[in-house]
Amino acid sequence: MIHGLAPGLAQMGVRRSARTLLKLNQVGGFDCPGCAWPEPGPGERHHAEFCENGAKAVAEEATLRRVTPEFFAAHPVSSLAERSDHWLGQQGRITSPVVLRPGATHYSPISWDDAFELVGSTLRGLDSPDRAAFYTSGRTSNEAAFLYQLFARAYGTNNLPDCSNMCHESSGVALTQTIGVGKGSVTLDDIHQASLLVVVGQNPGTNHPRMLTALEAAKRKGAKIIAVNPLPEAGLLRFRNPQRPSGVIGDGTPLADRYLQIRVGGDLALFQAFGSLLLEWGAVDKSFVDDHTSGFDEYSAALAELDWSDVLDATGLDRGEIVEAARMLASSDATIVCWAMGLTQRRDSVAAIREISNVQLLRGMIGKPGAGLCPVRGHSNVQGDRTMGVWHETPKWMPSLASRLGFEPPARRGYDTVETIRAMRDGAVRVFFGLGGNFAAATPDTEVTLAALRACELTVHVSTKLNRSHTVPGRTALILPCLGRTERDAQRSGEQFVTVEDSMSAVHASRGTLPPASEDLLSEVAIVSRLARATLPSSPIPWATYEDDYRAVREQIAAVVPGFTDYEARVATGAGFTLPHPPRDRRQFPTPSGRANLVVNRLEVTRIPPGRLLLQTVRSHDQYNTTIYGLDDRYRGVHNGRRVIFVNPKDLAALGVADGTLVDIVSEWSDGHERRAAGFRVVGYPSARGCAATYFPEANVLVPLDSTAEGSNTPASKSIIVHLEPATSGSAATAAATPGSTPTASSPSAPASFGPA
Ligand SMILES: Nc1nc2c(c(=O)[nH]1)N[C@H]1C(S)=C(S)[C@@H](COP(=O)(O)OP(=O)(O)OC[C@H]3O[C@@H](n4cnc5c(=O)[nH]c(N)nc54)[C@H](O)[C@@H]3O)O[C@H]1N2
Ligand SMILES: Nc1nc2c(c(=O)[nH]1)N[C@H]1C(S)=C(S)[C@@H](COP(=O)(O)OP(=O)(O)OC[C@H]3O[C@@H](n4cnc5c(=O)[nH]c(N)nc54)[C@H](O)[C@@H]3O)O[C@H]1N2
Ligand SMILES: [Mo]
Repeated sequence: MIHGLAPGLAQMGVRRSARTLLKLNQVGGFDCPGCAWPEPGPGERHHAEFCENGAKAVAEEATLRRVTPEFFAAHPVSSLAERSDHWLGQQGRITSPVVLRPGATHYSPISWDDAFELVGSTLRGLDSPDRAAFYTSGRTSNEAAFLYQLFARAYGTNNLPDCSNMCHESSGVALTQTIGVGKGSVTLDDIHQASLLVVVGQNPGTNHPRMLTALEAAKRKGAKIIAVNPLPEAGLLRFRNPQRPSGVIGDGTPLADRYLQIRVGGDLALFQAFGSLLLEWGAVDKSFVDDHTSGFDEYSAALAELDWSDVLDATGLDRGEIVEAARMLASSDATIVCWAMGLTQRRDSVAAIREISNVQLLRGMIGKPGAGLCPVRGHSNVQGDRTMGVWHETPKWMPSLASRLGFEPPARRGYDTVETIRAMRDGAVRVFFGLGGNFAAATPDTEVTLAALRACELTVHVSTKLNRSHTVPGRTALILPCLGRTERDAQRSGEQFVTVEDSMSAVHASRGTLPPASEDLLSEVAIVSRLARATLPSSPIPWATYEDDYRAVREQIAAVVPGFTDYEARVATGAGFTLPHPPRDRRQFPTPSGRANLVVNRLEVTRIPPGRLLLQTVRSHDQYNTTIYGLDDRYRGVHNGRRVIFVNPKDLAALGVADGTLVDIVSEWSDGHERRAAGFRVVGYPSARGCAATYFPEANVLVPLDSTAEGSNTPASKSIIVHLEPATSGSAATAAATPGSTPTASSPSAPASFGPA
């Protein structure tokens, strides 16, 4: 039995678990709320097309535990604020809307009508629509996302920050500049057909487990895999298919044929080195470069000047390793580069991704089978939400939507996530509305963010479960509980389904099958529709029709969003459809010049001052972003605790810190303000030299709000300069008194050897 079923059985009941899990990612069932990795075609799906962590995500939503009005009566907000994220999430599904009135100590029940009237009248009372911000997390369906952005714009603002701003924004910005489309250019078939897969800055064993199945299939057909990562992550470096009953990741053979243990932030240098070697060897697809790209001369001139000592400093690799990997690129006729958060959350992220694109363009690895660029998205519909117009800028199709529906779209560019925090801090945004997610915990500079939320006049969270954000109320706060994706959604016209888009632009239906967690829940579509009616009573937009029948929403989407012609027919039956992607489909590049751009990027080596470490924040195997399933990280050998910092044993020796010591982590930033995360246990771990790792969201307090990626404004939560201090006595005492704060680390499974298989 796979590990994932254990929590399911505990929280969902045995028959219900089996029934629910068999519907996961099947035609006619619901889309896994876990990650955005695509499902195989209908004929090729396994009976159980889910993974351990998908099972956990479902169990988390399908839990039988409930957070009722009695629960809120028994727990003042002040005591909820002291609970851990894990505890909050474990309390179960929220059953009815609640409000925290000014000065009140407890949330208390409120009717849906009164709740919408409260939000509507507050929004109508603001002196400008730009005083409100509408956040979205990437689990929201296409239908809800489309209505939500329509509402925000009809109300008058582009303030639509989303989780993408903290996630793959850097990928979207970079790819729009290089290939003209901010989305990946491969399909699942391409992965299966590749002869070389380069997996950069990603931990699929934990975060996209079904990707390992695809990598394994490619490998069986002879593909080679290169992993580029400061941490020797379990799924890539040791693998057995966790979907097979007997298999757990343990001592199987490594999936990766070559492992480049890069220093945090070394990727831009690495891909420049690859580019320069490919040029030197003449391993360039000349006809592709001539026919489809611009910028080759500048690019090759810049790389002729590449300083190899900078490359070696930035990457921490030796030249031989880089040359060997470059030879694999040079001899592959079908290469895919995949990446995730290890690339997107640093100052030079956009440039580093452009550099990946440069190498793929040089080799003509786009728009042909088995080749391409593959940013692996996180949330199951984060890509779809953007397609639906959830964006702080203005989608191209907005004028057409506005003229169809008779509203004036706002002209001012909206706030992204970081700008929203600043605006709340400075009083420029007074109302925060969150459609899903956990803004308080997911965002950087925790203390600043919490104060910013508390400064709001009104905070509203549409949520399935309790989380940190509910404990940081504005002067008035609302929690609006909604249906989850696993649940049946019945509206006036009958049972509804919603649609989602995966990481490879495939759109398909998702239909919940479980009875709702409470009779008092509304769907996200219904919530947005009623919010709109309460706020814009004379709006000509047919909000009630949308709520009654989601086909009316899809009809509207089909009319304005490119690629959605015949939407209803194409999702109502079977597997759905894949959105057009001109570079992938026809080697057409919708850039201003009509060509893909090779871009020159400046290499800046991050030099870590003596006595300091470069800290990145990662996910454990037992969490979904800010939702903490449990306190273990099995693949990294950590048990019963999350307040750990992984440091290379040689760095520990150099710093004079013993393995197991309790420390405070202090980050250093130019504003001179001290940011401290107190009470972390040091774990000697084979991370790249100078590079430490700890878990998100506990470490978000260390990420300065102003430390973001150039061009995408994504918080740089993967490169924080820190030093360690002996734990302050207070933090040591708290640590001793808090359950789960004395983590144990069994000797982490350092893979014995790497290299060509
Ligand atoms: N079970 C589960 N599944 C999830 C999630 C979850 O929390 N739990 N979250 C979902 C979401 S929203 C997302 S965005 C994805 C995230 O999926 P991932 O990107 O895999 O998530 P992280 O844990 O942030 O891992 C980042 C990886 O990048 C590496 N890395 C860090 N810095 C660098 C660097 O400078 N260079 C290189 N080459 N590598 C680096 C880290 O060592 C780590 O392996 O997963 C999605 N799926
Ligand atoms: N330091 C650091 N910070 C990071 C990251 C990092 O790697 N390091 N990663 C960033 C990334 S990639 C991301 S995507 C963000 C994630 O940011 P968010 O998307 O804001 O956070 P989540 O933890 O995914 O949100 C979990 C909450 O969503 C609600 N929820 C779950 N299902 C549903 C649903 O169906 N409907 C509704 N309405 N609500 C639901 C539940 O109440 C749950 O508590 O965090 C970012 N923050
Ligand atoms: Mo994400």
